[in-house]
Amino acid sequence: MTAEKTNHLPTTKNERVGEVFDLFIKHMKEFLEEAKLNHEEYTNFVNWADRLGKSGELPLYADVFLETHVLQAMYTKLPGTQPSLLGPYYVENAPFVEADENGIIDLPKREDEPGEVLYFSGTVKNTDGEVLAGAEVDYWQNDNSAKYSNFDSDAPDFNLRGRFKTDENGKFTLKTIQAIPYSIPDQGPTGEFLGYMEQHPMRPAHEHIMFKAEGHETLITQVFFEGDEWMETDVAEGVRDELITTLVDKGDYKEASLDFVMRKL
Ligand code: MBD
Ligand code: FE
Repeated sequence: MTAEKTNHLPTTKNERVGEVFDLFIKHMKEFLEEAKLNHEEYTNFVNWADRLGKSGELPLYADVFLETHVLQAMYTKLPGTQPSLLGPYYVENAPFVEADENGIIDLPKREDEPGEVLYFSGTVKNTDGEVLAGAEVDYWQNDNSAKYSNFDSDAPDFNLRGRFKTDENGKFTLKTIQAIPYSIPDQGPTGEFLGYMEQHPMRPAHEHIMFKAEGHETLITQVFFEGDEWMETDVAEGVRDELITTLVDKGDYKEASLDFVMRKL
């Protein structure tokens, strides 16, 4: 063949890959013995994983069924706000939004964006109790049809996504709409897996927030709302007690808040 070669060898040695793979196999051996996996099950798994990859759902599957365990292994014992799932619907470079004269950040949304108006506020501090002014907040959520912009929603790109800064007191107040419970795609190989597990595809309503501040570890987390019917059975197991806030009904709108604590580097 004269075509340009597209194989990936030789790569340079990466000791971490070897170290992690050796550990993986060591624990895999114990797992295989305990699970008594047979060859037909192995073949079924490979065929399913092939369908998963070809469907484009691999990142979805990984974020729903694995990411929480990575985060818990890393962070459960550490101080500061617990991280939660980044998930498959983050988009970089969301538009920057400035606060208006009342200090309100109007999250990019359509005129007459369907949904209940929510004012969500937060304060960002660090593990020493210092207020973090000018921290960058990167925010995204689903819309009232339970879709994420830039993915499965009819809304314009970056609808209900935005970046902004905390004020001099480390605070922000966002005008948005109430996020609603979310069904992960369940018509492909991920749904096939859910069927075997008799697990529903729902996540409780949640907001996604990423915080960046100099000298601090980037914090990627989520906010949940007390009373959500899917809180205890979140398919992605992303809920942490300290990430649950209360919706306060103010008549025309709702209000909620949560404080966030970043870890110093
Ligand atoms: C989501 O909205 C989400 O946040 C995660 C972690 C997985 C699937 C869909
Ligand atoms: Fe999400």
